[in-house]
Amino acid sequence: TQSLKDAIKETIPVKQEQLKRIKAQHAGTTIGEVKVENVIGGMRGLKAMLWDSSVLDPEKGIRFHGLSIPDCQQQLPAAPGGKEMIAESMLWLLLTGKVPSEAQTRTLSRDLVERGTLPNYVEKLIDSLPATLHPMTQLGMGVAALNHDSLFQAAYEKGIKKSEYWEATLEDCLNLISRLPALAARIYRNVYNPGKAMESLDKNLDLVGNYVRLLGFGDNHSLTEYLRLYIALHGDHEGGNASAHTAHLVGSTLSDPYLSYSAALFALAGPLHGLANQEVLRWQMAMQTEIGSDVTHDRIKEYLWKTLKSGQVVPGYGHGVLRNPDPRFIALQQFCDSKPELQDSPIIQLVKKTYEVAPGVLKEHGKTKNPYPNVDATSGCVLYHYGLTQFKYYTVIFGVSRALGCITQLVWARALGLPLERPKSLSLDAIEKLAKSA
Ligand code: NMX
Ligand code: MLT
Repeated sequence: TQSLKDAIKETIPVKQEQLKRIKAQHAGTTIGEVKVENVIGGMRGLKAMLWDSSVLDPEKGIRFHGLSIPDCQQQLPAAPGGKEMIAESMLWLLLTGKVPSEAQTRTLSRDLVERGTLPNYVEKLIDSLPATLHPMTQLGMGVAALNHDSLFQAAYEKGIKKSEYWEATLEDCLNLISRLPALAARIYRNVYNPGKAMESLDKNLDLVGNYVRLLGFGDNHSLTEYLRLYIALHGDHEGGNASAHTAHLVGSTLSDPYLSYSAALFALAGPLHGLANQEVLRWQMAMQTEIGSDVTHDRIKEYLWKTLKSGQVVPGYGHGVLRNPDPRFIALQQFCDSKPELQDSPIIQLVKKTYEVAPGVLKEHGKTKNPYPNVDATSGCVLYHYGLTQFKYYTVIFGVSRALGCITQLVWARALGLPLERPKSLSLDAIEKLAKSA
């Protein structure tokens, strides 16, 4: 069977040819306009980035190389004994544009686990940090420190040719993904279970199977399957989201994948982006405490209005691009619906009931362009049910996942020889002058 590297190698000339054709035939073609609102409004809607692995449709949601979430659930190989797609099969799809075979998926799992031991100096660094330091800060620091062993950086110093950049980048990327479970689990152990012995990697398990084991949840099959789905689903969300965009920008300076992804993690750590899943749980728990056992639609509405009137956002609702319920939210809800023990969970019931009324309240409030839930509206609450109750850790799990998309793009940016990203900025005076003369 074809290896991952060969599958990428086979596609590189095809994509390079396509890029060359686009440049030759359309470099000067206008495909959109720039309005003042784009420049002062967080670049919302501006078509300004190349990102090949996934595209986000405002109505239908994410497509990974054209495949919807249900397509992926049907076509991407699961782990032995599991049903959910796994990180490795999603990574293969993102990197190559093709659905991997079962054998290719297993080989990739084995390759990753063999690379997955954390270097001793990173263990020491993480162990030296105070348990009060946010787990996301620790994750970003650990990932940045892994650049000590960057093959890309070493090869660049030796003066490799531009056409060879992608190979060293791919090696770094696979090493990075493979080490994330050990790094993320060590942070969890240090912060929440200090002194507890950690399991070692099991060569027969997939990336997420090992992550769950290292976290100390043993072989909890239901949690492992949930996290397999979660991590595959959160892997990529086109290029403009804050973490992916950051990885791309930093990578465009030829900074290595570890530094690029570490920067992305610090973007993910903001409450308007990945940290929202921590915030959702905090908010739903506060709602539960206030409402008590009388969980009616009217009481939830009251709580929603209280949040909005106090000037806060409703976490887990709204989106920069989506204008419908997030299909990732739907997929996670369907996972819950398929498990009787999850249907009975009070926190999962509360998420469901909130979803029944929140879009109506947000529409009446009239500010958000998208009154529907995003993926964060449910993801953390399911973890809570499984006993992973430490909210501050939730974005770390998102961070283990988002590497799939960010590193895919780093490999392709090198294979396509994409340039340094450097958009034009304008001062307020310049915007006004340009607008008046337009
Ligand atoms: N609750 C209350 N107000 C909201 C919400 C919400 N959930 N979403 C947007 N608004 C407000 C927003 O603050 C803005 O107000 P103002 O004009 O006073 O600045 C107005 O509605 C228009 O915002 P939009 O254009 O609809 O949203 P935008 O594209 O700027 O921002 C989010 C998108 C996701 C940042 C925003 O919807 C939000 O803050 N949601 C809550 C936090 C969240 O769930 N983030 C997770 C996103 C997914 N992820 O994983 O990254
Ligand atoms: C994401 O997964 O990155 C979020 O939904 C935010 C986004 O796409 O802008």
